[in-house]
Amino acid sequence: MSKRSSQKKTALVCCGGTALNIGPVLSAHDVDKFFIDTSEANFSDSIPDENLYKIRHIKGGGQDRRKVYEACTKGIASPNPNDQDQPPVIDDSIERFDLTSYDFVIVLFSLSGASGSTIGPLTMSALSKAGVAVVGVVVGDTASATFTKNTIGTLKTLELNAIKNKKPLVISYHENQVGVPESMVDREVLFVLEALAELTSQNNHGLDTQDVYNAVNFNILAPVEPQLAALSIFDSRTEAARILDPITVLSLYTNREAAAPFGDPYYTKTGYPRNPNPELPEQLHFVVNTALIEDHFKLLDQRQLELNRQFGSYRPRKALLGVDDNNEGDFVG
Ligand SMILES: Nc1nc2c(ncn2[C@@H]2O[C@H](COP(=O)(O)OP(=O)(O)OP(=O)(O)O)[C@@H](O)[C@H]2O)c(=O)[nH]1
Ligand SMILES: [Mg+2]
Repeated sequence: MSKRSSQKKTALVCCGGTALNIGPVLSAHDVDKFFIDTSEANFSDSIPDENLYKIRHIKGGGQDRRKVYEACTKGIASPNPNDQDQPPVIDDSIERFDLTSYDFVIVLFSLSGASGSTIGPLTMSALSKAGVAVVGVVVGDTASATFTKNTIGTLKTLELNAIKNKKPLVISYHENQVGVPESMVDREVLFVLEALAELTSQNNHGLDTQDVYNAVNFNILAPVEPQLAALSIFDSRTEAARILDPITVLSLYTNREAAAPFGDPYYTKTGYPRNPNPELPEQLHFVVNTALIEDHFKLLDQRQLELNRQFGSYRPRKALLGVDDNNEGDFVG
């Protein structure tokens, strides 16, 4: 589908706790920010009410993705099964925030909780089907067995949606790991958000909305099956050229003299910011490939095996008494 021109440029949709923490910090003023969650735990004064969508009848997912999925798709989180009070959540939030009128939507969520990791993929999939250029900025976590399991499940959900919709889904992947401060991961994520805001500012000489749309929907020009793909962003050509099997490369240079093609992508385009963000490097390269997704899955599977092995060696403790041993109701003398 070819992208129609609209007046709205870039939206950031923050889904779940992690995104509600990081999203408000983004300073790019060209980006409209929206927030969706099942819980009020991560609400803050910096989020205006009109940009906030609270899913009703559920107070957080507590890392149970299935529960949030059912609340989002079947509305069964309502105490009354006939309750029509909560319309289909994803369509409703997309309509409320008029997200299909944006030329580019960034969806930010963690992969390891329940709310963001369910709302995020559903939102990405719906927008991609509606013909909007969409990119996910996602935070996995390998610090616990449940986080790792959820991270793998959410990535597989994204892959499934890409295949079912016959439209690629592109994510920039980040990871909370044992020993790494979350604030470091947050800074990485904020850099990516700033860089995407610059790419989609519609103020880059030589690079337009359709170039961005085709880079994300790479199967339009490249002979690659629609699937889950990785977006990596670099400030140096040498680094960017290390990415295996690049499909699309978009580059921004503040200095036209410095521009030069690199790698062997199927599709590449260069732009020159008219009003460069001084906080960003002089060159930025946005590389989309699929090999990196395979690497993420491999490492996550290894980590899950490692954690399962550790749990396997835990000594199971048998309860000291059976229910029948206690003849005095709920009291042991
Ligand atoms: N980098 C980073 N990670 C965070 C932050 N807050 C939570 N996390 C991580 O995100 C994961 C939990 O996901 P959240 O985003 O809080 O969960 P949620 O989407 O609100 O889902 P539920 O609360 O389970 O319904 C865990 O791996 C946390 O370590 C944050 O501000 N920054
Ligand atoms: Mg939460």
